[in-house]
Amino acid sequence: MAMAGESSRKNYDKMDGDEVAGKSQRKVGLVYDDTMCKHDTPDGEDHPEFPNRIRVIWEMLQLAGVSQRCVVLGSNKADDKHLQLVHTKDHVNLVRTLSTKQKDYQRNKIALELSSIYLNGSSSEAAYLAAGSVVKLAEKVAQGELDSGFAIVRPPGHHAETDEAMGFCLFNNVAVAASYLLNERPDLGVNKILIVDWDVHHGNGTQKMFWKDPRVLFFSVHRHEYGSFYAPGDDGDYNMVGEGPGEGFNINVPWDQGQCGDADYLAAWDHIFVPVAREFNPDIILLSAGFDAAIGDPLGGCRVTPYGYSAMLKKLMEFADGKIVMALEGGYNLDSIAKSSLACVQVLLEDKEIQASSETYPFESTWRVIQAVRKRLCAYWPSLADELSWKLINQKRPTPIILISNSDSETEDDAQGLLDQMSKLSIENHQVDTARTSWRADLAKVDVWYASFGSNMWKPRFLCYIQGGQVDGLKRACVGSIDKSPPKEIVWKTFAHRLFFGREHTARWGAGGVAFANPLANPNNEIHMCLYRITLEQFNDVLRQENALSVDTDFPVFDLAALQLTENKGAVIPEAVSDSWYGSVVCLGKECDIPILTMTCTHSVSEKFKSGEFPLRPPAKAYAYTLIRGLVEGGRFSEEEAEAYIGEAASKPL
Ligand code: Q9C
Ligand code: ZN
Repeated sequence: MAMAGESSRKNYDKMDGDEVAGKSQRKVGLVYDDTMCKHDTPDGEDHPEFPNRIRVIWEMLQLAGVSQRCVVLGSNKADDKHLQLVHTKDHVNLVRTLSTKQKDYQRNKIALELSSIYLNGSSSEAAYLAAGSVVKLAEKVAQGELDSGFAIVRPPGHHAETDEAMGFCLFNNVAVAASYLLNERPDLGVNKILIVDWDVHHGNGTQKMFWKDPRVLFFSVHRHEYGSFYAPGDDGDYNMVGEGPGEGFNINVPWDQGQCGDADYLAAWDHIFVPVAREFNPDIILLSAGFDAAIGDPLGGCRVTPYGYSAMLKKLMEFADGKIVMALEGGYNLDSIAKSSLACVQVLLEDKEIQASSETYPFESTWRVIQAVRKRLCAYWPSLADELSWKLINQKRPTPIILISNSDSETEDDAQGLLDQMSKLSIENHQVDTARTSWRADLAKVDVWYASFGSNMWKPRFLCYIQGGQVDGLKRACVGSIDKSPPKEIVWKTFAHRLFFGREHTARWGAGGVAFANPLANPNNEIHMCLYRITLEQFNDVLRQENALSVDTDFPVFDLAALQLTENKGAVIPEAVSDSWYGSVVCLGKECDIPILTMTCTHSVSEKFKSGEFPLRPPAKAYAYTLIRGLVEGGRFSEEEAEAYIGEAASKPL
């Protein structure tokens, strides 16, 4: 039998142990069936989740001579009974009957009412095969007939909820398999299952299905960005730890920026995942293996390499005697998913050694997220309790600059649009600016809360002031701050000040009123503010941009002395902006011992608005919409509440 050099050497090495040559080869199962390619968009439109995804993976495994060394299994149709372990009867019935003639006309309508779902006459069959194949593979691994395996299936599963298809997912393949092992096969002795979800999106469906179940530890690492990344909302937050008996058995690692790569993922592995897995000691691992965090993926915007995936998988092999069932989820760059899949199957086969080191460091935001997760979960997992050493978290790399936001959270679901957007991205390495004057270095060490009450309440809008760029409706692009790191935290708070609108026209927003906070507090008023935790250096750059000054400057507008003064006196009028509209910096108190600052007009200007010398003007429609959008997307207000609040502030006399 011809063998690749590496693996035959491996067998030879093992011969002096008690294993017989040939037997030491791990038995790895692969499931693939072309039938699952028949699920497609109904009218041939382009879509990122397209049939060839699984075909290219399969072809790559064959080309590399890897599938030949695996046990290839045919697909398997899921039983309704097993699907109903995690899905409602209605949902199963809906998916089952999708292909019938009488549904021909309803399919598009059904799909349109769901979030990011398309359906055709073969969707039902593919969904049954995807779920059933993962079940069958999991059964064989649990039984010991196989050591591990990879189900190359579509449609994907992890977004599918109990009663709802979404995010390209119809049945939750991995959840069905987990539930099958726990509830239908007590004979197999699987009592504890670890589900690892490294798809770039949060596995919201899986999380909900095992929310109260301590038999399943769900671990998901995903882009979250304060709920703006798909799936939208708070589900993927690290505070979502499970409930009742399942409390502590749900672990989310929510990135708050894109571009995360091997170093970030491996840091999450080393400092969260591996210690917890050791404590949990699973009987088997199911892996929601989406490859959309891979470098080159059009939706993910992350940078995990095939090496990164193999290193993560290798670390999983330490647990559950290496019983790992991989199921494909997302992944939309054909080349990336094929190479990543190959790297993973080679790990399952124990083909090659993986070096544990990686060449770069994690982002600063990665350490922040990892620390937050450890803190939130250490009550359940004592191995997370120690503080990470200063030396460790000081090893970080700067965030590269992206001029246009590439978050997959926009309203249109258009792959080409996303690809176009990606190709327009201008990514450079953020170089430590040697000309960066010392005031910047000093003020970068101090955090403040910048409290916004106008268009900056809309986070993408505010990010323009930090990262540069131009959101919808903004008439001129912003250059951004010199330090482009995103805010470290965002909180909402209400203060006893008054929101009002004045001014006829602005260069940034066109006609209509500009938002002001009355600099004086008044217990009869309420102003809702979005607080961004940024550095005092960044606050200077925001203040300068708000007042149409260049950020390229040798001196700070608002220095440490001014900060001290503002904290003591409540307000300060920095000289450089004293004649501008936002000429006053007001201190609204402290949050976590960090001063809360807002910028608004001076007291004398607000008096002129009061007397009528300066006209009040309600915001123009587009501007009002930006304000409402900020309030709604911040998650604190319904659209009606936000509208009422803006409407009242715009119409009441000052
Ligand atoms: N309408 C998986 O990777 N994007 N699903 C929607 C906003 C949906 C991804 C964009 C992404 C779903 C399995
Ligand atoms: Zn995904």
